[in-house]
Amino acid sequence: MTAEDASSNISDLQSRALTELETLQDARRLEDWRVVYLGRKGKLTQTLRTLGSLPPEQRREAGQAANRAKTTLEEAYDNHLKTLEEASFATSSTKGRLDVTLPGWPVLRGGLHPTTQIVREICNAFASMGFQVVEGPEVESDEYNFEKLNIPKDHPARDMWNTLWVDYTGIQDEHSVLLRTHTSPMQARIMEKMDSKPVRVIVPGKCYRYEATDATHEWHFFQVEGLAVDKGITFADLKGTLYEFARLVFGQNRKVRFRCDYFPFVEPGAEMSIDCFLCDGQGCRVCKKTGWIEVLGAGMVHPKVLEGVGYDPSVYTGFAFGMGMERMAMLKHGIEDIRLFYSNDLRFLKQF
Ligand code: FA5
Repeated sequence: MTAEDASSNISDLQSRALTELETLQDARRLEDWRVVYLGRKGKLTQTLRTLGSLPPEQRREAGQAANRAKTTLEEAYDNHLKTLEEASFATSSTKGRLDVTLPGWPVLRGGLHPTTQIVREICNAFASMGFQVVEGPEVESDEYNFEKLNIPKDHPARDMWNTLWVDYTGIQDEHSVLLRTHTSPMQARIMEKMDSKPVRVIVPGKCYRYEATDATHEWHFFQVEGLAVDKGITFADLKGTLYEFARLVFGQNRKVRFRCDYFPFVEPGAEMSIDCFLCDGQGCRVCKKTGWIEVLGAGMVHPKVLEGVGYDPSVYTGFAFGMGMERMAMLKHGIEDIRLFYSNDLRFLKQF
C-alpha cells in the first residue's frame, strides 16, 4: 500500500460515513454509527492501524489525512446529535408530553431563630425610646467582668456567676480571661469610651455560665444590657423605662413586679418579674410554684462603678439593667423549656 492508496481509503471511508449519517433519524442509531466509525475498534481506528506498514516519509502524510477525517466525522456527529435533540424536544413539547407550565421545586427558605427575633424586637423597643445599640466581646477579662463592677477578687459575690475560665491557672487576677457571664462588663467599656453624655445604650450579646441546665437555665444564653447615665437620673426613670418596655413587648395585660435584689454594681438593686404565662400566676413547674418568672436584674449604677471609669458620682447618676432573651421569648410564646432553643429541633424552630 502507498500513501496515495491510504488517503483514498480514508477519503472513501469519510464520504461513506457522512452519507450514512444523513439518513439517521434517531439517537440510538446515531450511537451505533459512532461506534462503527469512531469507536475504539471502529473503521477509522482500523484504517489508522494499517498506516504502520507505510514507509516513514509517507506515514506522516497519511496520518495527517486520517486525523483530518477523524475531526470531520466527530464534528458531523456532534451537529447531528444536536439536530436530533432539538427535533425531539420540539416534537415532545408540541405533543404535550413536556408541560412547561408545571411549577418548579420550591426553594427552601430558612427563618430567623426565635432568640434572634426577640433580640431584634427588644432592641427596636429600646431604640424607640432613644437607646443606641452597641456590641462587645464574648471573651472578657476578669477586670471588666468583675473588678470594674465592684466585685473584687475573693469577694463572695463572685459566687453569683458560675464562670467558664479560658486560661484558668488556679490564680485569678485582673488579667485572667473568661467567657463573659453577663453583658454588664460593657457598662464600664462604654462609659470609658463615651466622651459626651448622656449615655443611653443597650447591648445585646451572648453570655456563658458553668451551670447545670433545667427548664429555665441554659449554660449559654443571650442577654440585653441597658445603661443610661446623665445628670439627675433617678430610680423613677428606671421603673418608667422598664414598664414602657414591658408594655411594648408583652402588651398591656402582663403583670410586672419589682423586688429588691442585690448586685454589687448597683445601689439600690432590683429584679423584675413578669407573671407566669403558663399558669397565669397560679404556680406551676415553669415558675417553680411562685406564679412569677424573673426576667431581669436592674438598679442605679453604683457610685464606685462611676468613679472607676472617671465619672463624678456627685454630678452623674444612672440606671442599668440586664435581661435574659430566651426567658423573654418563653414568656412571649409560652415555651415551657429553655433547652428547646438550642436542641436544633426543626419541629420546634419552624413554629416561629
Ligand atoms: C445579671 O447577669 C446582671 N448582670 C444583671 C444586671 C445588669 C443587674 C445591670 C443590674 C444591673 P442575673 O444573673 O440575674 O444578673 O441574670 C440576668 C438575667 O439573665 C436573668 O434575669 C435571666 O433572665 C437571665 N439568665 C441568667 N442566667 C440564665 C441562665 N442560666 N439561662 C438563661 N437565662 C439566664
